[in-house]
Amino acid sequence: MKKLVILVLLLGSTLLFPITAVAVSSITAMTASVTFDYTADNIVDAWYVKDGSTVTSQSLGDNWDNWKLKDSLTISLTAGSSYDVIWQASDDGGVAGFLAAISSADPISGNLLSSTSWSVTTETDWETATWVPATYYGQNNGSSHIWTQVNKGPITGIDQAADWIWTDKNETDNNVFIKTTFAVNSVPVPAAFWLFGSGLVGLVGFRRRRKSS
Ligand SMILES: [Ca+2]
Ligand SMILES: [Ca+2]
Repeated sequence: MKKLVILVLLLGSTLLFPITAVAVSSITAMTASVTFDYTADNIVDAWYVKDGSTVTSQSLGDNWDNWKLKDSLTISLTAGSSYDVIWQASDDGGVAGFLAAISSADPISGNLLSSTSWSVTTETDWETATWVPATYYGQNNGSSHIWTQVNKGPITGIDQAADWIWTDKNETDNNVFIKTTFAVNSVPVPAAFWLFGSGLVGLVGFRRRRKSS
């Protein structure tokens, strides 16, 4: 009987407080988990995420010096903000290349796969550098370039449609920075959550009134 009363109260208070639900349904989640999958031929030396004027240095994974294996890091970023991500990469012989994908279960937008829409520079200070468009050297799932041939297939765990990129001189430019910009968009919270929440608020209010009477 008690359970039934609570259920009725919950449903009833939800109906009694529809304005609460409407008012808060546009509130959005504050953070999103964004995953970065990347590798460089040959070495990822460092990488950074920049939010406005705040730069955070990200940790390197175990495969920073192995171009055949990706590294992956998931970090929590603030919804509603735009971010630059900057990798520092170097070559230790032959051709150089860089491959990356940015992904999230939450809505993000931008140039999320490495491509000629990304920027590169050979200047030593990326914060003051002049950036130029990256040069394309083949898609991760392409068959005619050196990486797929030597690796006997695409790099595992990085989007097949990501492009190998570098400067326009990938046999002689051995130290580069690579950059792209993306946005973490607002994440709508399901309206049902707020309906339930407003129901609880109504229930608490009812119980308080009962106690005081
Ligand atoms: Ca690697
Ligand atoms: Ca190389």
